[in-house]
Amino acid sequence: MSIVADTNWRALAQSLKPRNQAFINGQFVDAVSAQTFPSYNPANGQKITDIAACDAADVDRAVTAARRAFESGVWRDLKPLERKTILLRWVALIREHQRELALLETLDTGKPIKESVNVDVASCAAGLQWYAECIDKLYDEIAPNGPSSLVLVTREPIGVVAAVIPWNYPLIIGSWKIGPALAAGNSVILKPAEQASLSSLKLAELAQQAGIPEGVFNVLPGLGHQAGQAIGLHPDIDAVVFTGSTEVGRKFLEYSARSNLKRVGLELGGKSPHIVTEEADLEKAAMYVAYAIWYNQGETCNAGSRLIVQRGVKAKLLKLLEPWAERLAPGDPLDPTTEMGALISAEHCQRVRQYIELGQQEGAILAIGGRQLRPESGGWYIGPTVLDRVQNDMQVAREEIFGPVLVVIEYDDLEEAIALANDSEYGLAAAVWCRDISKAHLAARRLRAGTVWINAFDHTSINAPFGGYKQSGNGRDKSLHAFDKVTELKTTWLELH
Ligand code: TAP
Repeated sequence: MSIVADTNWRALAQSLKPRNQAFINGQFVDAVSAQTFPSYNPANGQKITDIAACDAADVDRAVTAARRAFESGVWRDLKPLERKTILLRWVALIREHQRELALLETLDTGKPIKESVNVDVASCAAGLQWYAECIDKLYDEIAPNGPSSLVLVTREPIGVVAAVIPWNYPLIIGSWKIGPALAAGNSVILKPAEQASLSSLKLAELAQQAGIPEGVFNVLPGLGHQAGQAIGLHPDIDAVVFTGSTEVGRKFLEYSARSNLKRVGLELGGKSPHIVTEEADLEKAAMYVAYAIWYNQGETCNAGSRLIVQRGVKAKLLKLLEPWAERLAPGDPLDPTTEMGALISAEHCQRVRQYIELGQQEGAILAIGGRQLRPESGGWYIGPTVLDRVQNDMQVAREEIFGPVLVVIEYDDLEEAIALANDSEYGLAAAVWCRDISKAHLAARRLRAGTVWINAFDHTSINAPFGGYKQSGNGRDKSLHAFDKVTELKTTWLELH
């Protein structure tokens, strides 16, 4: 049976009662100020609920609880098998509640229900499972230091970790942060984005059921300049693991400098180049180019938003993109066949439209789409869009649009393509399409990006690191490397003679 096709999502949405309070010290509570903020469904513009607006007082409460739990050893001192068992129970509950979690994610973000079930909830569970499984399989080190000493290098949890995440993939990005932090034995405070807090609050409920001790996992919904800033400035948080815009990432570095020099891990924006050479399998490349920019409405940090295509194949490639643009036309996110949903908010939709207009003012040609669609729904939809004849110095080629807008830049030889690809303040991901594998590989080596795909895009797995060069951030999420952000290395030196 297919959960996506066989569930009556609209009926389920009617009966859904989303959690809207903060989760602090094992309890769902209102904000100290009793303030709330509204959460809207991007598919129809209607309010879903009012959510507790946490501020500095709530952050303080959560940090106190998290610190107390950490110092008590109730989590970090569990035997590895015990901690793993609790996390795996949580994973099982996430899978058991996949319908509700997926529905919350779709109602909150506007993404298609098909993707929420098959990608977002599935990846969240798989990611947390992977880190739970690491707990009793990771060994520490002994430094090779000769016969007269024993030099132990052990990993210890850093303490209280705050995860601040964006609205585009709350469950997935949340799991990348929470997984390694909890597996390592830390206490965690999760601050979801104001537009998409509901799935994080459901995760809290399931964490409680799984038996994660009180204070070890807390969820603080709230506004960035209140809850987010208070987290950044709090003197008793040891590390912030952040995903979001480069602008806010920069703020977290400032907060750290102004407070306790807490460690700050940053996964930031991107303007990922997709290089297509004359030696590419164009049919295949077209499909990947389409999904690279139009999947999740283009609201993806590593979206392949700059198509850098060799002049001789550009016309053919653009022709091949047309049927994909038709196929990915936006629809109701709760319809199981919908492949593209709604943009997160009216403001964001307006911002994307302004970029489409700006591109044309800068001299680009609107080749596909560009219009706001489904106005009768009350929601915020823009279809697959292509801006052709873009120059890499135009604003639409340099700034992250974070919507379904592909900009097309032509090149003549691969050297030029690599230079164009690297000419960006971002360096999150890139791709090269070329059947000459040596040539593709040589190009990949020279691309300054955290992930480079050859003849693919967005293939991903929890065991491969993900993160950016340059202003796309520092450190890596996913894989064992993610532990570096949330652990300390301790050297213990025993002199044997
Ligand atoms: P941001 O506006 O940067 O928000 C991210 C988080 O920071 C949210 O929880 C937000 O809270 C909070 N925040 C906002 N202003 C703050 C402030 N002054 N102080 C402290 N915290 C603050 O990003 P977004 O709009 O949610 O997401 C889009 C961005 O995220 C894009 O640039 C995208 O590229 C990036 N992104 C990167 C990646 C990776 S892995 N590199 C993945 C996904 C997204 P509020 O929601 O309440 O404002």
